[in-house]
Amino acid sequence: MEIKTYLNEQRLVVEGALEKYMPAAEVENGLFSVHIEAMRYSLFAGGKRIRPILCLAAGEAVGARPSLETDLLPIACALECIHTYSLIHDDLPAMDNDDLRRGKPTSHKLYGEAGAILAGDGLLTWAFDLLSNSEKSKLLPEKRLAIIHLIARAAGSLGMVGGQLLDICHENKEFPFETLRAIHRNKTGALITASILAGGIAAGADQAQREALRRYGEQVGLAFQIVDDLLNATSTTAQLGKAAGSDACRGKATYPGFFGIEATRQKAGAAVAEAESALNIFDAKADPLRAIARYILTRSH
Ligand code: GRG
Repeated sequence: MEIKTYLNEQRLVVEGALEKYMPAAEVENGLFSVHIEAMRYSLFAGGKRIRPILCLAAGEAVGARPSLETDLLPIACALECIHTYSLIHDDLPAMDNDDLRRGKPTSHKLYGEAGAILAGDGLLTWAFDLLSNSEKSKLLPEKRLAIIHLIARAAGSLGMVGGQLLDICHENKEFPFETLRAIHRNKTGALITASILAGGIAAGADQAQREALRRYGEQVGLAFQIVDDLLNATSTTAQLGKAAGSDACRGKATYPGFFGIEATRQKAGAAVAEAESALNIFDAKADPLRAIARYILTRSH
């Protein structure tokens, strides 16, 4: 399997499902149309869809059948809604104050700050609407609840939100490497790990499989963030579609800041190797997960 083909095919599957599950602009006779347009603007701005694809691939590793795949899709889409909300809010003037994301103006540049805040709020809330909607998927209530709890925990104060706050509070400050690990683990790693575990749980993973997927998720999340740090330090704005070199400008501590570029590359490679070894209990159905881990090392944006 060629990983780029796989990622492309899965991205289209996710995008088709997002089209299907997002509210239509004409809800309430079009009264909310600008708000829905703002949500859709960021949701369809060209993201890689890594979190939903990881969710689907984890389901595949556990042996999801085609009928179950349709139950995985609302979860995959909910994860992308949460991720997109986090990017919209991260770009706001009160946070990173970025004008460009994925090569396009950020949400607040087009819809104003209130419009962008509400687009993010709408996406976050829509994610839980999707996850809890028993008309969209046929998951057993117990599984559904476990997945909702897992994702809520990962996205909230003890996960991504907490990590974002830690990150902001430590700008322009010196701190130990352990703090950087905590920032990354929460800001980036928590939602990635939850995406993988949610796919596994939906597909019926047993305890050993869940533990293996959790270990894989933690290492893939770490590799993803290390590569993000590397790209921020070494790429151009045109290559990234967002401000390059912004970490250094904002006084953010990063892996290259602690270890230099070469040692950082090695650490990303080591995390990917760890991620692959966590999958030893799975057969060839986990090959997409293995290939995604390796792909993360080579991504260019
Ligand atoms: C505002 C609660 C809140 C959280 C923001 C996601 C985030 C937390 C901040 C964005 C800044 C950043 C570099 C986060 C690390 C995670 C990361 C690499 C996000 C970008 O994810 P990709 O590469 O983005 O999957 P695409 O554009 O492909 O969707």
